[in-house]
Amino acid sequence: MTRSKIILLLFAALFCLAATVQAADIKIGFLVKQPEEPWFQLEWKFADMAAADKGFEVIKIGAIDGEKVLTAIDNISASGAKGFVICTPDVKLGPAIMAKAAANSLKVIAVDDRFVGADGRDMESVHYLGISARKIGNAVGETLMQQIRAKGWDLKDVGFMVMTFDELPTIQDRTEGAIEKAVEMGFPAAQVYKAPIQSRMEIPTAMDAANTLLTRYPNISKWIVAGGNDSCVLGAVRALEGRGVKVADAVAVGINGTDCLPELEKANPTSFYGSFLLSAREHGYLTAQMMYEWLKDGKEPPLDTRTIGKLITRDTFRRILKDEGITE
Ligand code: FCA
Repeated sequence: MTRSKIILLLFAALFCLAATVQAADIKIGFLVKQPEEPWFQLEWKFADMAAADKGFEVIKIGAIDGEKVLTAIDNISASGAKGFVICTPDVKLGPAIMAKAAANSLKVIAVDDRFVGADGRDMESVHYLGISARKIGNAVGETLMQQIRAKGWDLKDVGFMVMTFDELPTIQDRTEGAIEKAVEMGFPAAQVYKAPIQSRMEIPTAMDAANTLLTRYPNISKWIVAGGNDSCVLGAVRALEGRGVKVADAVAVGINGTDCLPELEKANPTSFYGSFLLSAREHGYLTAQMMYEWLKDGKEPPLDTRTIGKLITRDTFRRILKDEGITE
């Protein structure tokens, strides 16, 4: 080998090394509003998988209120990150988050919950990946109606309890979608009862909301239940049990599919029939990868990406979760 060839090879090797170091140097933040929810833990898990595959670092921060979000943005910037993915604890923080990000020259991708501007409208200029909320809500409504038919219930005996949280547009779209489809399929609109959840969407807060509603309608003997996510629906199921409603007299369908696994694993069925499993892989892996490629190669992600859901029930959840890489 000639001397010049050796020098050329050495340069090539050095270039490769520099490129690797540069890639590993990329850090991104991943902030979530409810770090205790299995859904968000899975998003983090898949973001870490993207980081391991591509060679970057994810700084994971549970940011449960506005103050924590703004401090976290300063901290991730100080640690050398140049962008972050966030599921905000409050969509109205959108403008403040974007201002803070701009002050720190950070890129932003909103995941799950889309920012809302001062004018009350979606901030469409902020890159977003979320679920096709209305369609998934429609599928919940359809599943509930199919269950009513399968059970041969008389519609006049049935109440539709909808666990709402209208502060969050993606949740409002889900619950409105469920109502819309059920009514379209013949469910009487006058028998739809909304149970608004106060503060955060968690099992206890949902249970309180459901109990308030059940106190108002003690004579309804059969219930179908929809809600913004698994926790909302599980709270309603616990409230129905507390009121002595038999398992066979209620059907509930959740959304997320990740926060209801202990429920589906119970030896005896409850009235929680199933859930629409969302793609934690896309929400975690894809958003992290999008941010990485944006920072590394300047490849801007699409402004609006939507994901779908898939029904899981006691009979199917083990196989589907395994196929999706959620369980081993
Ligand atoms: C919202 C909900 C989560 C999950 C996510 C996709 O952030 O709070 O439980 O459903 O959308």
